[in-house]
Amino acid sequence: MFKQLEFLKSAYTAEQLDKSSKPEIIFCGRSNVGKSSLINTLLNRKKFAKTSSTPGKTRSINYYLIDEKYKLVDLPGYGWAKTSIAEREKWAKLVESYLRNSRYVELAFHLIDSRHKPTELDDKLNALLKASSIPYIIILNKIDKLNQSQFAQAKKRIIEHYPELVFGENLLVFSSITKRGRKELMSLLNKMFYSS
Ligand SMILES: Nc1nc2c(ncn2[C@@H]2O[C@H](COP(=O)(O)OP(=O)(O)OP(=O)(O)O)[C@@H](O)[C@H]2O)c(=O)[nH]1
Ligand SMILES: [Mg+2]
Repeated sequence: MFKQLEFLKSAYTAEQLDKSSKPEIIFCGRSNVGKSSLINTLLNRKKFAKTSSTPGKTRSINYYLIDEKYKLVDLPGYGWAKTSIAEREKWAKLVESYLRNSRYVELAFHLIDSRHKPTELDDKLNALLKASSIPYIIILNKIDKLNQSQFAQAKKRIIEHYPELVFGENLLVFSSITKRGRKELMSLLNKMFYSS
């Protein structure tokens, strides 16, 4: 597992989307929520997927080919207030076009910051995943920032917001600092791509 990691390409426009027919696992969510960090933590690499303390770092759809079997896809974060409206619209259009034409997407991880309640943009993304019939798992991220009672509260809040969520099934938790949740993601990918 994770023996061969290869950066495939970045797509800045709908025309540049990768057309190779390998299954895709996508990571989406608000800017700065920790998508690229999660990919690095998962793969045990420091700087494979680009991260930054400046939100809006990932400006393209980035494809990583894993073990020549499947792709991890890092989507640009949406909702960063400081980018221009034109730029934000460009990203939104790219992500929407990608999701709507997602022939190879098998699963989406939608990351949400465990400290905050889901925003309108999260609802929009959730609706888009449902409309595109993409199976999704919500990941409450950065849980290293919470104490026990805040953690319990965050879990309760997200399930109230998205009642379809079942903790341990389509609701997982993660921290790139403590690596909590990494084992669960590994076992999921293991079942999907390495079990035969
Ligand atoms: N405490 C904590 N910080 C994290 C965690 N994951 C990411 N961060 C920090 O959050 C910031 C953003 O992380 P990125 O991985 O670049 O976020 P992103 O979702 O890829 O952001 P965009 O590319 O802008 O969409 C960085 O400063 C990370 O160090 C986590 O699990 N815990
Ligand atoms: Mg990123």
